[in-house]
Amino acid sequence: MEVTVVEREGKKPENKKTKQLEAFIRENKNQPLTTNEGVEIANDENTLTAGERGPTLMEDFIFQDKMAHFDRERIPERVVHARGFAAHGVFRVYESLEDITMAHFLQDPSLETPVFVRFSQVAGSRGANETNRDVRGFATKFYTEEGNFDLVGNNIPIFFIQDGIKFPDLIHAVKPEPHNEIPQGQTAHDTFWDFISSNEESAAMMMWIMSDRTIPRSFRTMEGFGVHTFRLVNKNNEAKFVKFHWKPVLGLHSLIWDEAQKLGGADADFHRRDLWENIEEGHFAEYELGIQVINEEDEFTFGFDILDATKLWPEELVPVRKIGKMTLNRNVDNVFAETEQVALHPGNIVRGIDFSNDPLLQTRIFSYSDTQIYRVGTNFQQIPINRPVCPFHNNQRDGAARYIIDKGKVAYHNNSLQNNTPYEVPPARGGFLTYPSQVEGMKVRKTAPSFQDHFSQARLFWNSMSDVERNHIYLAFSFELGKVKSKMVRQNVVNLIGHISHDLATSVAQKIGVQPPNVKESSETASSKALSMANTTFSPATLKVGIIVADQYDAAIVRPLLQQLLAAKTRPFIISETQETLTGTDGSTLQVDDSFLTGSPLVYDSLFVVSGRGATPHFNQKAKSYIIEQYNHYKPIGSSRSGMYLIQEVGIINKPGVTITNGPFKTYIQNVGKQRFWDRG
Ligand code: HDD
Repeated sequence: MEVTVVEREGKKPENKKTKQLEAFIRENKNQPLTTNEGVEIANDENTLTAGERGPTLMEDFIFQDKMAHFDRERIPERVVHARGFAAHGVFRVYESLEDITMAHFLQDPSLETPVFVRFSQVAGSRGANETNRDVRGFATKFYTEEGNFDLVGNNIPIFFIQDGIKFPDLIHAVKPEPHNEIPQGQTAHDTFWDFISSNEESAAMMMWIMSDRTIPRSFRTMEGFGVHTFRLVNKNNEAKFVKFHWKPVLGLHSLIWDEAQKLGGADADFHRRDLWENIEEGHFAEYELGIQVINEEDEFTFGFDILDATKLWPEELVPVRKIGKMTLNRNVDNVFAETEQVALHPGNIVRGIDFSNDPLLQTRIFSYSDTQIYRVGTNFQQIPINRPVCPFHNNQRDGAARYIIDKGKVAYHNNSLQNNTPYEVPPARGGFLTYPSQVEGMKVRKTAPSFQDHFSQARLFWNSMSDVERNHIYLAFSFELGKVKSKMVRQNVVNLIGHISHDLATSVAQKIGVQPPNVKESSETASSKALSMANTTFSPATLKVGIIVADQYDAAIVRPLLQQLLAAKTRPFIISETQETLTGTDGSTLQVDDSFLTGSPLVYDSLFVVSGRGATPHFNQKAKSYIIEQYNHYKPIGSSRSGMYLIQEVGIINKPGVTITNGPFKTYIQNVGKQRFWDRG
């Protein structure tokens, strides 16, 4: 199946944001080439020179116009989350949440709110490989009719540190080491692990990042979390504490480490390609929004402080209520104009939502707008992608690259010349009212005693893992720490792990040549089902199936196979030795999507082997290498009887998740949905 890019002109899903953006979109096709000042250009191949072989003349304004703009094309990349990819979509609430919030976009199930979501990785620079082990950003801008609300979250529900004053330290430790700028976008190096082992508050996050959560299969199969505790406030000015969750409809699925590392070479754009292609093909990415709610009077009834961003609220204690669905249904028109210039900011809240005193959140409220002014410019909020869809008026003026032309001589408040407009809006008529929460106490720089248990939830996470997940965490620690040159740092990390699981720390210690820990292990015995990826939804929908076919293939197999795979909403691709059209034994033809050379077994979720009478020795050799790679990554493999000789030759006949069938393909497709067969050993 060839990936067909849908011609989208004139077919954009209509909403207030798409309409607003339309006004700024420029179509260059069939237009004369001009300078930025509108002068038509007769020759764009040669500079203006004095004589045919002479020097370039300074008066060449056409060259200057082009080159000066080019010289300034880059803006600073984000100091973190530099590599990202985004899409447009819509959000709709399931039922009115009027009882707990007055947020306009959460009142009416018939109202569609435009959204823009940017996924990212924390440590890598803009060109980093996308399958590195890293936390992923999941940042959503809701263009509500009462202003923009940004939920700037990650795919992990907790964070490394409790107070944002340590954020620059954390990031300096995780970024490439400054003396040689190695390694790119990875945590497997000395300074990162030195930071972790010197900051016990990172213990729980350390466990999460060593799990498969940090090597997602797709942005479409990641959870998202607002991480912090926020407040929802209703029209009676009653508040509740809340945490936000995004749950992917396709379930939560990850790569395995060997696959993730190799994908870095096979397709460094693996995640953006996956999102882009699926949206183009109409497989829109869907996530349900959930909330956990704690009443104000229950703030102190949990064994952890709800203001501490290194703690989650176990779903067994505080269930997640699903309140709505987001659908990402449109790719951007221009990555720089939209994805790069979008300015997300946890300080962008709307009426009905408010902050808590979480010290990490409080510091973020400064950092994001500050960085946008540096990165994008003073008037960053006026750039099309950042504008709210509701009207906005104020007395702010001027600044570099001002887009809006404000009329009139009055730009101050109070004024009488303009009847005191733009006017203030009383809360009863929609003006934002900060929730009047009580604050008291001495000014201090101190960690609250309630923020000091760092190991119970780290242990809770470990207790909740399946055997496969535990093994992956063990291997991840062994890999990451194996790359740490300082033996002291390796020992310090093992000692930290010892507080969480003595067994885990001892096994890792054996792998990396340090002593087992001599510390007290956490006594936490609870576990939480929601933390294990083994308990997620499984479905074959949108999974990539590579069908290995040779010339003179059996069309009686391939035709129904393709039909049944498409009916199950998988994405089948024909793989062969070359990209030529193949001919079946019945004379039918088949277009090859990927040759063994241009493709890679790594990008497929499953393989089905058909082969054909025209299979050459080279075909057989390459097909076998594809099968072995898939098998080693625990992926389902199918074969018709015509392809069985290859399955036999690699010695995997009758192994778990290996199906031989000439159809119907129901069992094979069910296996595709299961995604991995861990019992291969
Ligand atoms: Fe942050 C970007 C998520 C803590 C300072 N952060 C950024 C992005 C995401 C997050 C998803 C990329 C947004 C985009 O796509 O443009 N950050 C988080 C989460 C955190 C967190 C979930 C903890 C719960 N961040 C955090 C702290 C600070 C920052 C404590 C500083 C006090 N983050 C930034 C930043 C960035 C950023 C420097 C870089 C680019 C940007 O803001 O727009 O301001």
